[in-house]
Amino acid sequence: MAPSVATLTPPQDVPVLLKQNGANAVKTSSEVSENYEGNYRFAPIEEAQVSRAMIKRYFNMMYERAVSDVVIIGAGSAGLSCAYHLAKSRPDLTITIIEANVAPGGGAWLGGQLMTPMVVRKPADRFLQEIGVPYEDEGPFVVVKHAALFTSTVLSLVLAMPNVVLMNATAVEDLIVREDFQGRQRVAGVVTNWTLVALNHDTQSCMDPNVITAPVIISATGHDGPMGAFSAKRLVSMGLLKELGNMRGLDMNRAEPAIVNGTREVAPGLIMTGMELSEHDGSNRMGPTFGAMMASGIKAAREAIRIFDTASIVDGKVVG
Ligand code: 48N
Repeated sequence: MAPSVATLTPPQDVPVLLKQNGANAVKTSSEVSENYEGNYRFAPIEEAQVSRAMIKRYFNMMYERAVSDVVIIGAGSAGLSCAYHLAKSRPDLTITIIEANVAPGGGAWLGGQLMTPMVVRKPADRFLQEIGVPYEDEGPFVVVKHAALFTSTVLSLVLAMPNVVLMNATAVEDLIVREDFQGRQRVAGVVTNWTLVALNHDTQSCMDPNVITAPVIISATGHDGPMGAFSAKRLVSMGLLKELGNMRGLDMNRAEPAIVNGTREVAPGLIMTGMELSEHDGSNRMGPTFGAMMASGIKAAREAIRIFDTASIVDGKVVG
């Protein structure tokens, strides 16, 4: 049996943690050296320091964001464009993004049929200019040389914003709905679980979820994948929407303006954006052109700002 940690004599470069005046003064016995000739040396570390660095930050963030101003479900092109515009326009709002995949970005890492260039129809190229993504101008549309150049740029800008947190590998598996001051059923938060748990409720007995409340929820769950159109489908199953509109066939010229112009608060407290809206409304799909996702995300952000500018919100609840 391995000896207990207490009896292990630390190897030479393990830091000796000295407590001085309550602070941990780390006395290291090794030099840090960025040497690429075979003598690269890191500052030494205790494994527990790594664990505690993550735990302290992640669970503090979860504690703080148990009540958020805005929850965005889905970090695809619509959700990220929305988060960028909202966080930039309203740095006073706490914005919490919940993304089921380990990797945020949704379908925007590629163009169509796994090809890498991303087509964006004007005037959505203005968003690319705003976030500094270069492109080739083809007249009525522009082409970003690799979709990941757009997605990684908008993702990095969003993550750098102080009022935004992203919980990826985390799924929204239900909505919080309660009666509001007008007696209407209002979406007032999300029910979350680790995605791997959410996908395995059939294999284990009940693994209860967590909750995040917020006066505004923005659903950008797309139309594809294991959880596509999540909120639209949940609105139907909870009786807040009579039936799904079901996405229509591909028509680029009809689909893109329909998604942007249709972006709205589809139920009290719930704004819907991006391709999820095609399932909710029954609008056409546009295929591998992404300008509508960006513009719909921006419109969703403006809809959220409208709510914050017009409603009276006390302790995270809409009261007037
Ligand atoms: O990229 P998507 O799927 O969705 P959008 O609306 O941001 O962009 C859609 C776009 O990629 C297209 O589909 C293009 C334009 N094609 C159109 C066409 O005609 O084919 O991103 C949605 C994100 C994904 O990352 C999902 O993992 C995530 O939402 N998600 C969720 N995250 C948390 N909880 C959930 N329940 C959930 N459901 C989906």
